[in-house]
Amino acid sequence: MELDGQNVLVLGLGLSGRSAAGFCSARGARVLAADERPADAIAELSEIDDRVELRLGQSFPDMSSFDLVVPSPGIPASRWQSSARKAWGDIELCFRALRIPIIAVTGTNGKSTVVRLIESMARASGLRARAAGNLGVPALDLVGAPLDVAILEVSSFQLESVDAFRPRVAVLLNLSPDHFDRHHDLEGYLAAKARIFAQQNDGDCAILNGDDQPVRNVALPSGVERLTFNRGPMAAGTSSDGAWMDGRNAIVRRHGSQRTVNLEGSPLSFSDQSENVLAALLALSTLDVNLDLNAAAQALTSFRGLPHRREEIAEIRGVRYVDDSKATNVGAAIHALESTVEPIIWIAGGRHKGGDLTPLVQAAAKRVRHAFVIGEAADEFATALEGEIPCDRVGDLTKATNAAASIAISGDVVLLAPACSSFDQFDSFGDRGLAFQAAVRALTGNGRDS
Ligand code: UMA
Repeated sequence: MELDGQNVLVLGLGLSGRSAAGFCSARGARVLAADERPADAIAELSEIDDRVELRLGQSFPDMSSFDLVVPSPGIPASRWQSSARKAWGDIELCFRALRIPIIAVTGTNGKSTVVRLIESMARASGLRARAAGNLGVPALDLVGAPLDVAILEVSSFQLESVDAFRPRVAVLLNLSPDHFDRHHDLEGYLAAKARIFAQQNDGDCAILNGDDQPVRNVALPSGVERLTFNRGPMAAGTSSDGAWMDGRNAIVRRHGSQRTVNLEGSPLSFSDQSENVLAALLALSTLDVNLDLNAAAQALTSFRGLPHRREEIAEIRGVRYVDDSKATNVGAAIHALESTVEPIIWIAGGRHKGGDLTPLVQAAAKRVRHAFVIGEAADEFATALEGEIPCDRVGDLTKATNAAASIAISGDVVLLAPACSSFDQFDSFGDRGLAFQAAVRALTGNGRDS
């Protein structure tokens, strides 16, 4: 990849744009970085390399005069595809710069967890491994690091701006309605996700969720090895390679040879996490046939879930408060509702990303005692829930937390699982989760009144 002397336009100065601008500039490119927000609204501007020219608070310039456009993931392809001569996002730049195998993980839910699981297990088996990408660490941070393997979480947004990106192992975890505001429908969303496989070739592996029909049947380029993971045991007589659960063991089979991985002692809740563990083990197993998967699985004993993913934050007078702010889509919220056994006081809403609410309402009707809906989607959610469960519109998250606490009784769970993005009221799902945690702590002064 030759950037020296090239005219590069970076679109967006968030996490990935700042990283890409620095990367291109350090390699001799003349970089103009543009962001439509004014300077005072953009964090960490001072971190940007002095050689990068900035254009802030204005619309994007004519893109056709640049050798390369580097769009941030948050900027839809419709804004640069027809005018940029060449568009590579930071994932493409990272791929072109790295000389080590890449394991790339996409899917609607569970991506960050799987990427962290692969990272921990790879390290436990002696590999120098690091994770980056959509989970909040710019992919270009990996370039130049002493590594044996790179693990990238890639979103459908990031996959819009790849070109030659060819991960050695590509994982598609699952697919449920999300980001329809950008991809329109499930077909468009799957097409964006499937770009993870587009440049794979002989010697590469695709790892697919065998329990998820559109994912299982995704088309792959010829020569790519197709592996599936399944929650339940493989049907007798089947010869497909992949991974599945057998009691507390994971079975990994490849090229006819079968390995048993003992998962006893892992604190992960298996009904919840088995798919993630299987996908991670399978990805690792493809790197090196001699890799000791049981040594790798030792990492599970100390693996903790990630923040804002069904994170239990307090128990107050017998009521558990659970932060699943990362449930930003309908599928993730259904999963959160269905994995909670106690009666639920549910906090939902925010900015709805599109898609049918019927399955969510059906799941809620079975589990939820009362719902409090917030944000831009409050009216739409309240209308959908009408006649199914008691529901109040409460405006913001603090009011919703207080209202939930006022009706919760011992044995209930107050669950934040919004089924929406946070961007109507917060900067990120993380900020929303922290706001919920602060509101819960305020209920007792410290949230530890158990
Ligand atoms: N901007 C414009 N015009 C636009 C849109 C954005 O100028 O039309 C500017 C904004 O003013 C802002 C910058 O672009 O300054 C933001 O760019 P961005 O939205 O791409 O955000 P980054 O900070 O670069 O973060 C991105 C990912 N963001 C999105 O995909 C929306 C982060 O994923 C990712 O962690 C980061 O790169 C590092 O790789 C976040 C996310 O929400 C967590 N991802 C979605 C998800 O997980 O569902 C896909």
